[in-house]
Amino acid sequence: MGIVSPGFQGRPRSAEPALPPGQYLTQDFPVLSAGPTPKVPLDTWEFVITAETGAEYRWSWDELMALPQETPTVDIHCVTRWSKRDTTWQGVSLDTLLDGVDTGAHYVQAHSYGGYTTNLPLDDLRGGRAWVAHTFEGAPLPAEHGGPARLLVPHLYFWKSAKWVRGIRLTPTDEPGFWETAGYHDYGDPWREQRYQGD
Ligand SMILES: Nc1nc2c(c(=O)[nH]1)N[C@H]1C(S)=C(S)[C@@H](COP(=O)(O)O)O[C@H]1N2
Ligand SMILES: [Mo]
Repeated sequence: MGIVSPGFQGRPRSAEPALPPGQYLTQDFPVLSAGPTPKVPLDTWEFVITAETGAEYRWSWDELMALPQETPTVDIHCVTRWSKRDTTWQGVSLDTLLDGVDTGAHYVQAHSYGGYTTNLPLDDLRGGRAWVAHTFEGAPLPAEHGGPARLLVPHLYFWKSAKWVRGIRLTPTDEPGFWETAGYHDYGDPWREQRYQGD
């Protein structure tokens, strides 16, 4: 046995990847909702992509479940500074849903049952980085966390992950949503700490 630094215990630092700046880890799953939790029966649930031409692409619940499913394990980061590691979801990739959608638009506005909206660049929904998620840790996504289904876009602050998602509108220009209109950043990259407009 050679020299052991006093106080060195457990895993080396490099085994614990950094969190985005200004974030702390939580083991809980806090609920953050701007309004009441909508009740959305599965038999009337639908997800709609509306192109800038007005063309609509619709999926019922059964049609969504019949698409190829993915099970991403991701870290999530809320702008209120909590982060949660290794959350496991099941859902359909936006790559799958956007496949065959004819568009020249560069932005989307996601909209939810209950009226919430949030904006993202269309490219951020592509490349295996965004899902319509319906299952959390192996169980149906609880209503307070966005069930029946929510957007999951973990590389951006979690307000971009619209709960009770109903659809996305493809828009030629960037149209701020609920929190963005209230002063939150248009893009919301946690690694660049883009919390508020001007960050
Ligand atoms: N429809 C809807 N989606 C929403 C919100 C909301 O108020 N309504 N809050 C956002 C915010 S600020 C965060 S941090 C996450 C919280 O998700 P959770 O309640 O599952 O933790 O949902 C986001 N999606
Ligand atoms: Mo949030």
